[in-house]
Amino acid sequence: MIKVPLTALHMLAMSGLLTSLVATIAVAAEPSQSDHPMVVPLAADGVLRATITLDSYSYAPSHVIVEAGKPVELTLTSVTTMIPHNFIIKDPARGLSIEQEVGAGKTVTITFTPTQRGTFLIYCDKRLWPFPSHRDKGMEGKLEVR
Ligand SMILES: [Cu+2]
Repeated sequence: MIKVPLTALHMLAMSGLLTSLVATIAVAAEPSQSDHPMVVPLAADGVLRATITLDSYSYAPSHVIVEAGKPVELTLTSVTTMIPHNFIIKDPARGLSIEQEVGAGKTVTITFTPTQRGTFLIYCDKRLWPFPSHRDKGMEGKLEVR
């Protein structure tokens, strides 16, 4: 009679252990705080300004939140020494078409004004054949327009 609850408890403890182990690995694998959404601050001149760091193979932050109808200025800074990246948002149906090259170690600034609310995918389509694209290696992010 006591065996069943013990087994159940044991399984519960095991699954809890596994869950925390998985959570620990997930946190350790995260290169930075890139998964935390960043609300892009509004500067005194009315422009939403932020810096996004490009590395192999990530954007940090990878999730930025802006407001519809306000100009956005993103400074894209590459911290790689050899590998070029780019910053693409291809959603012409919703008014955003951005394709910006960011050479190794370079910094470029882009400006745009999103007009439609929603979430837009950001990705790098660079690829050294026959290897997977940077996007396939996880170089993705999102622009959330509120
Ligand atoms: Cu890339």
